[in-house]
Amino acid sequence: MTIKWYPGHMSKAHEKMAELVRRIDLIIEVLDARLPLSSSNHLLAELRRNKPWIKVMNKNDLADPRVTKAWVRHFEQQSGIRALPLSAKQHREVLQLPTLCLRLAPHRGKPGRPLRAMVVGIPNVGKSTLINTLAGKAMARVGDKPAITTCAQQIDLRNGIILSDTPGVLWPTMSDQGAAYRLATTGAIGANALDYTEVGLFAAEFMLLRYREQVFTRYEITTPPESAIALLEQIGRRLGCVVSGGQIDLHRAAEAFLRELRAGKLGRVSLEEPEETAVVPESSVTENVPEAEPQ
Ligand SMILES: Nc1nc2c(ncn2[C@@H]2O[C@H](COP(=O)(O)OP(=O)(O)O)[C@@H](O)[C@H]2O)c(=O)[nH]1
Ligand SMILES: [Mg+2]
Repeated sequence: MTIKWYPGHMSKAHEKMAELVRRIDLIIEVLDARLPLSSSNHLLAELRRNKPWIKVMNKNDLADPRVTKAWVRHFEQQSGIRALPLSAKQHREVLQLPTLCLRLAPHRGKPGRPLRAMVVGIPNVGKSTLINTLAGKAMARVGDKPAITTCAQQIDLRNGIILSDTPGVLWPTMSDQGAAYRLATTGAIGANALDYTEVGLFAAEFMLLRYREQVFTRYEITTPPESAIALLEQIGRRLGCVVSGGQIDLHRAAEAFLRELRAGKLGRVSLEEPEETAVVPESSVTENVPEAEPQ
């Protein structure tokens, strides 16, 4: 499978972002909690200029809590980096973000010295959703009192924090084919860039390896299939993706399966783990991971 990507205008965007980073106090990077590595862009580390960096692990409602904890621990080993798993649609969870911002830049967030933050991330990770949840009330109030927002490029959250109003869009790094398939599994890469059947087979294989019970339960599978294709056929039969003659329409089966997986119908699933925990058997990981609750 060739995943088409259009990096033509990327360098321009990165230049602009480097410029923006200079003027802000803190970076809010939005990641997909199900694939915190593949949904990031390594360039951000270069653009960062030592600014405090919050990795918002969004869509945490869809990610495996055990794996998310391992990622938080992994990220927070790096200096100046904090990881915050949340669901951007949940106002209460999002409220943790301004608190963390103010803690990371204690010299800011005071009258006359606002904390300036920028939201960045790859397409579809939930940047707009997060900004809307953060700004919802503030935006409404800005409408009542236009003088509050002095610059059209910014959103005054009215808690000492000013956000740049357009999120910085980065492209995923896609260091290998695996990363591309994982991005495609979550739908981060658009449908025109991929072959559904191949992505469906990749996801089926992954689920067989890592979340066997969840997939068997969802599709009431009692005879374990011997291959990803056999699993996708069984799923296709369950979901009624059958063509005349009783054959399974694998393309439709893959589409339906991916739709269910993305919607969380197979339970909470993470597609990648930090390296050091990925090689450890599951049982010992659960015992060894300390409670690293988000702030
Ligand atoms: N399940 C879930 N879906 C989310 C969450 N945040 C955003 N989404 C969905 O992800 C999709 C992309 O969100 P959007 O804010 O447009 O992403 P952006 O491209 O980064 O601005 C939309 O369908 C959102 O409803 C979340 O925390 N959980
Ligand atoms: Mg957006």
